[in-house]
Amino acid sequence: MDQEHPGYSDPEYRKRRAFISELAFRHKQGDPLPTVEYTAEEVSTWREVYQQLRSIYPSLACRQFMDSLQQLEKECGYGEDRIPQLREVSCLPERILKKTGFQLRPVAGLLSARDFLNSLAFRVFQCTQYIRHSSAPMHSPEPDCCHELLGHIPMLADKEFAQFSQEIGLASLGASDEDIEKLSTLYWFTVEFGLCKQNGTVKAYGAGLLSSYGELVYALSNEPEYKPFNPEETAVQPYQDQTYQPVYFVSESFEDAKIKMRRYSAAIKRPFAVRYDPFTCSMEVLDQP
Ligand code: HBI
Ligand code: FE
Repeated sequence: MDQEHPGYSDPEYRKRRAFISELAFRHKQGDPLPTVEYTAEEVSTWREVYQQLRSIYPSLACRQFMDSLQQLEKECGYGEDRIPQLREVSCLPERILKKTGFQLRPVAGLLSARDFLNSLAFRVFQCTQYIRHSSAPMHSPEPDCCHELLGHIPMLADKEFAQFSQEIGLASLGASDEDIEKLSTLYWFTVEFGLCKQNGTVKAYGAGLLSSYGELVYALSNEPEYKPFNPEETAVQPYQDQTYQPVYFVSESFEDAKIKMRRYSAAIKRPFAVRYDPFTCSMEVLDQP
């Protein structure tokens, strides 16, 4: 946590973060996902975030997001009164991620771009479980459970979007550091801050937008610049992680974005090729053909 973090000088918050991090560090593949008993203060932060965002989703979020959110509210315990558990969306029989086979793993915070992207190749999405500091409910400098549960989970339940996300992951396997940087930028402008056309209007599908009231409204106002999504161009666009983006990329559809990503990925030169061995559950490095 750096000095700018809203929880930096709150010892209670830091203790809580350390406790939740420990749950993630101790988790082993195959273990049930940890359940966090959220405190009344944490639930109250969630409520504020949920109420604010929920009121603007119908006019600004894409159709796929709204469909999933409605199902999550009906079947998976989503609502303003409690923070859903990761296992409710990813492990229980009524889990929404059954639709796409995405699995969740608990993480304590930011991973390297390579680790994070590589896991998408296996349809594994790494999720934080702590919540942002109560003094700044409308903004978090890092991913938190509001970002994962409201931004990412509903989208990961959509088939085309899940394929698109996995496509970025597959492209990252065995990629050079330079290409990882580009894929990370592509991820940023799509999965985090992407917009798409829908019935002649532009809607949001990026998780960074769908979990930030301020930027969601801004992104769909007439202030920022829009460019058509095109991997070659998007991959080298400088981005902002301190303030709102000056430019957003608009996809025609997830199908179209997926096809473009696939073409982009095929052109990446890899120093080595890898293959997943399901028997040893490990990656094998292959000789170049
Ligand atoms: N780690 N836990 C976590 N969550 C993210 O969203 C994330 C990350 N590490 C890197 C990262 N995102 C970005 O570099 C993406 O552009 C890949
Ligand atoms: Fe994210």
